[in-house]
Amino acid sequence: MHREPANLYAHLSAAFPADPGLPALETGAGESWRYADLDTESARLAAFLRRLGIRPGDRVSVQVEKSPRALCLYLACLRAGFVYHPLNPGYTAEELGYFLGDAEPAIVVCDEARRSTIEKLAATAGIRHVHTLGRDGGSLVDASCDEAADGRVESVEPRDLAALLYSSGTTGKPKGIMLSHANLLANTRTLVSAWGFTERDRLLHALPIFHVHGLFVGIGCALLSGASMRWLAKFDAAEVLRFLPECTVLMGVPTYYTRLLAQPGLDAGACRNVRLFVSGSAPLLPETFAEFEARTGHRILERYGMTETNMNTSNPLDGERKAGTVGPPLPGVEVRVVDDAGNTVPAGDIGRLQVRGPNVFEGYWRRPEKTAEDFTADGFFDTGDQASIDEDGYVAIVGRSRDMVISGGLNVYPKEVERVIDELPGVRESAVIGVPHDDLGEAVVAIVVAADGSADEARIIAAARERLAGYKTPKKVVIVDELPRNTMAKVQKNRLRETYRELFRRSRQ
Ligand code: MLC
Ligand code: AMP
Repeated sequence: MHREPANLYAHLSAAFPADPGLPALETGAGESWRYADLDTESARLAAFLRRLGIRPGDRVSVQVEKSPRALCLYLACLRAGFVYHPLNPGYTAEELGYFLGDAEPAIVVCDEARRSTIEKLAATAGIRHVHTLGRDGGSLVDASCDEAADGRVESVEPRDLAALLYSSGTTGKPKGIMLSHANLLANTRTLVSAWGFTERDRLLHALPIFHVHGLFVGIGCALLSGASMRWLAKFDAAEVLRFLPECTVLMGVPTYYTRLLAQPGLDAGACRNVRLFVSGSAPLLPETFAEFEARTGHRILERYGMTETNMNTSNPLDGERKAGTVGPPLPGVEVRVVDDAGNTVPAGDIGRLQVRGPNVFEGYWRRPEKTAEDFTADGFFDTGDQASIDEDGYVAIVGRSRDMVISGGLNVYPKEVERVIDELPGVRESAVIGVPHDDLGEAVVAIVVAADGSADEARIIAAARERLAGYKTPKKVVIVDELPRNTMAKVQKNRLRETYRELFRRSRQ
């Protein structure tokens, strides 16, 4: 019986344009990569990594700046059956040490500037191979340039892992999220169809590629439809505006849209070829939606996803896009809202959002007990998001049952930040919260009780930054005499959020 290949790369390459000379992407500097180049370069990298002894199922940890070569490395991992493990280039050595220890990769690929730090960490973790990869090459490119670019694509099982991405938790350490070839293929196919992607599309790709949004949603939709991309190394509103007129789709987090709105040149003319603006990863304010429509004539399509599930719901391509909602479930995805007893609540009521479908991950890396905790007996995954579903089946995300901050589309777990601050000299205790912020949606703020007079804002921020990535480091620290507690002695974060909700607004006046 004929079985379709399970390897995601086999599907991507089958969808490449008939003419492999067509561009897959062009960078902001005008460097062009044809589909044939992606295929050849990823084949060479895969061949070299195999020769190093990397085997299917081995993790390949990658902490590099965004570049076309980094995309080729991702494709190389897919085609060879390696598990791609991307890391935010902003992680500190301490953060990296944890990820490498937990993922136990066979190789780490990093930027040249980080090589010596990573080599030390790799030695401690018993990782044999460290290579570099940058925009202009690196040891991985040098070593693989003579490899034969054979067309080999590893045969994998649908549930074999394609990628390992980490997300933190309210307690404990970050957990690896295991995504299979079948997860990614199912979701990418669904999105290509739901959002009407074709070879004629040109995606303005400005998202980072170490998260689901830029990596699987952006790259996935473009490559599985044979479209092309304008590939920007990072989001810069002026650059995005410069390239917008030649593009048909933009994907971004809400901060991208608020920053674009601050550009005087954003108008209908700049968007003349755009057919779709997608927003996700954090709530899009209805005001941003309305302002964007007034300025450009476009109703932003908001969708909802998470690393564990890829995309779950989406406002329709054709049909009503309701501001403040993330749309109905995507085809093949089931969603329900339940109360604390696990019973489905009536339309309009708020409860916990659960999802089931081929997009939902295979479980947490080496944590079967945590995986079991987060799935119901009938196979739904509990997202930890609070939501309601209206009469038309549109989902609205109204809150989170997890203590989590989303800053510029990046998740921050207060516990992780509190742990670092509490260890600083002069600090008795701290509570970390998210405070409304016009640019980032929410900004990380630490409310700190000093143990003596030595604690001050600048010192705490500088010391925390040494151990935490920049996006997790508090933007402000407020020193107080004590934290509000309830009768159970638990810190009342709701009261703190209320007290400080105008913190950034006030400070700008
Ligand atoms: C960077 N910094 C941030 C930050 N990003 N601080 C708070 N929140 C953020 N999101 C810090 C840096 O560490 C640095 O601090 C300083 O800000 C300036 O860095 P920068 O690189 O110049 O920042 P900027 O270009 O302004 O970046 C902001 C941003 C970027 C919003 C453009 O963060 C971004 O592209 N976010 C998208 C994230 C994303 O892809 N999310 C999808 C997750 S997937 P220092 O101290 O180092 O100087 C997901 C599932 C789903 O959630 O549904 O999609
Ligand atoms: P991550 O763990 O980085 O994958 O982030 C996933 C979380 O981002 C979800 O659980 C939601 O809380 C949030 N999220 C993603 N998309 C949206 C959206 N459109 N609106 C509100 N929250 C969102």
